[in-house]
Amino acid sequence: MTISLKALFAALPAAMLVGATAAYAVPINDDIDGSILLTGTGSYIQDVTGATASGAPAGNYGGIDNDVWFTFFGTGANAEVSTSNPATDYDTQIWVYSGYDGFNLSSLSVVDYDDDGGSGFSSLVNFATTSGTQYWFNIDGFAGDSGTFELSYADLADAAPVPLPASGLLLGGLLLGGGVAARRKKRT
Ligand SMILES: [Ca+2]
Ligand SMILES: [Ca+2]
Repeated sequence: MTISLKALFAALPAAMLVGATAAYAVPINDDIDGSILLTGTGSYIQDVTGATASGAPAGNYGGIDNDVWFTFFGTGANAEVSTSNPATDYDTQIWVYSGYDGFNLSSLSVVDYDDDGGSGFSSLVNFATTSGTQYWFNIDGFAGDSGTFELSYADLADAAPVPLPASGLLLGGLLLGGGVAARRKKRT
C-alpha cells in the first residue's frame, strides 16, 4: 500500500502543519480581545515576532500587519503613548481607537495615528481623552516590519472604572425591600 505525500498532509491536523512552520509564539495580545490593560504611567517591552494581522480598520493611514493590542481608560486630560524608547528596534506604527462593541473590529473609530513621530522610525501619539472612556491601541510594524518595541505611556486612568449598575441595583433592591418590610411591621 502506498500513501501519497498529498494524502499524508491532508490527514495531518492543521495545527501540526502550522506548528511545523511557525518558529515564534503568537503574542497573548495579538487580538483586541487579548488587549493588555495599562494604567497610570509606565513602560512595557515586547517582542512581537509571531504577531499576526487582526484586520482592524486603518482609517486613511495605510495597512496594519502584525499588530498587538493594549487598552486603557481616559482621564479627561491628554494621554501619551510612544515607542520612542531605547529598546525599540523596528519601524513601528500606532493606531488609537474608541468605540469597540466587543465583537466587531469594524465598530472601532480611529482616534489618532502615528508612524514616525518619535525618534527615528518610532511612533508617538498624544491626544485628548474623555474621562471614563475606554481606548484601545495597536502597535504594528510599517510594511510588515517586526522586532521588539519599548512602549512608554503616561496620563492614563489609574484603573478601569468600577461597574456600578449590578451592585447599585442590588443595593437599591435591598434598601427598597427593607423599607417595605419596615412599613409592614409598623402597620401591625
Ligand atoms: Ca495581531
Ligand atoms: Ca514608524
